[in-house]
Amino acid sequence: MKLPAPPTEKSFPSPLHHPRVATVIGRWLAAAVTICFLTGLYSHFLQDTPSWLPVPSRPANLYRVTQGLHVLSGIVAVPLLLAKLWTVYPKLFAKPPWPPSRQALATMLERASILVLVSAMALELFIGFVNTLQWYPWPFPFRQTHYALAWIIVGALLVHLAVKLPLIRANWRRTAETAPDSLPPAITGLTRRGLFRTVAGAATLVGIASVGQSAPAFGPLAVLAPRKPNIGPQGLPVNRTAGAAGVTGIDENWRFLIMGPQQLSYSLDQLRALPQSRSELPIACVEGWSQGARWEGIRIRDLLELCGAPAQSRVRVVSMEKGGFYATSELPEEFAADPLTLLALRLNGGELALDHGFPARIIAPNRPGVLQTKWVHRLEVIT
Ligand SMILES: Nc1nc2c(c(=O)[nH]1)N[C@H]1C(S)=C(S)[C@@H](COP(=O)(O)O)O[C@H]1N2
Ligand SMILES: [Mo]
Repeated sequence: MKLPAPPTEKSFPSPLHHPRVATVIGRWLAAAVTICFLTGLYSHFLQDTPSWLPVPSRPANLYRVTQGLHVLSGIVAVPLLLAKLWTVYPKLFAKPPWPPSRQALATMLERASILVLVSAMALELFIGFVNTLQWYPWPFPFRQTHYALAWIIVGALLVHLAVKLPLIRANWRRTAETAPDSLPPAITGLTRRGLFRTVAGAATLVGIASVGQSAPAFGPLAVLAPRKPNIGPQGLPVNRTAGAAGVTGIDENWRFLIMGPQQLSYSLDQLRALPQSRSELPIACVEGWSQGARWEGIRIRDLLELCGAPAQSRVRVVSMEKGGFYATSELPEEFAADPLTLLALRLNGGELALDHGFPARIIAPNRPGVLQTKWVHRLEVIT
């Protein structure tokens, strides 16, 4: 019995595999990737600020928007990437670059760069999505890995775009009307336009199903969002409960310490007796959900003044939580001096719930949720 010949690139004549389709879907994917990359860089630098980079504490809601966009564009990129891969998969059956020649070498290098691009991107989107589900099943540190992969993707993507530039140019504006003979005719079934609508529809659908975790208007539709922004004690979700963090509350000997030019020590009642301020600020979690809330407490700049430190001081925030990535954080000068930044004692009209950081937590504008340290018992002025 004779085996059928293996497929070649020519075995897939559908116009849905035409470079025009790859160009159109590629443009959408490129837009999602660009938004995701830039907002990701911003988030990374807020958490790991190089000394040369000034990060402003305003607009107060900026991080809520950028991180919402980061997770949204990442999720939307998934159906776009799948569609892009489907469009170009007949390339897998293209002639192997053989026998060896300069041309074959170039083809091999190009294919290797695409392998890097596709695998890095699939891994990046997968670990990012799993992270929004608060699942960290790997032994490597998530953020550093996610960040390194992002640069690998950008590098491989620039190579890919450079190689494909002539093809992209030729197909940028090409339509059946402007160049009827240059596109193979639709055979049966799905047309190109039908495919574009399907892919755009799928991307919109997953977007709408998840954007509600940071945009309250879409809350009820957010079936892909692991956390509803308004569900939790005091109308605010909890990422890590006091129980999970090993924090049990306080006894009557509890003291709040400020270590600056002067060392100060307060009981909870003494903290409550200090001048209180209000801030409307969101918790904007790196995992994509965010929710605004009303906070009351003592301005950090007032505490700095009380201990004789300049308002523009860097402050280390220390939690009662032992160990863990989030047990300490640092307030850069601008954040410590911002009048919205509080040592919060109250949330949405009531005393802080233990899961929200009782007796005291940090809340600052334009700051990733991971840095809004809960169960704070010490501030150290960094000199
Ligand atoms: N000490 C401490 N503070 C913490 C955390 C933590 O695990 N430990 N989690 C952070 C994260 S990831 C977020 S999103 C916010 C959530 O605050 P909430 O639980 O009050 O909504 O708290 C932050 N503060
Ligand atoms: Mo978070």
